[in-house]
Amino acid sequence: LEGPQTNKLLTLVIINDGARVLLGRKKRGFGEGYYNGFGGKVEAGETVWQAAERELLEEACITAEDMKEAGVLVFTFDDNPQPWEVHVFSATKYRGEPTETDEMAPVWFNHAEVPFDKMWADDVHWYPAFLQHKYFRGVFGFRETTKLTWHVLEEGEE
Ligand code: 6OG
Repeated sequence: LEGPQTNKLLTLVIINDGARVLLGRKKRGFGEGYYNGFGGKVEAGETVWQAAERELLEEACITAEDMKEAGVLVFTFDDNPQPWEVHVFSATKYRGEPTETDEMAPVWFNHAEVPFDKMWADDVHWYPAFLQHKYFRGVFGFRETTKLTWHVLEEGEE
């Protein structure tokens, strides 16, 4: 028997120094050339927080010092029965120096210059809440993996 259909859990960490965000340019594989925060799949035996810290260290070589939950995104796909649930975290302080890895090259962007044309299609919808420190919950429907067809977004208090 199959177990209950649960969401696949992922993490996304965005460093925000107040004027700029630190994103990674993906160097290989799916989404090559595109920008995103740092993150990945939550592994067995790991909490969402532990996964967020681990992926940030693996992909950007830094450790966040004041990580906070910023929001949660659920992605549904017409070509994948399992929704993805991405827990988004923010931090303003970190230890270490953002360093290019095999997977990602770190780049700072001013808040007004976030490259949405080279990011996942959902990002333009929730970054405004993220940058205003409002907790957000979004559900996004994708067709053929990357085409955004609908979404619902709720924003909370600052
Ligand atoms: P790996 O599967 O490579 O981790 N991610 C998304 N981020 C945004 N902004 N929009 C999406 O739209 C995303 N789908 C996945 C979660 C994938 C990384 O990419 C994020 C993870 O940080 C569908 O390990």
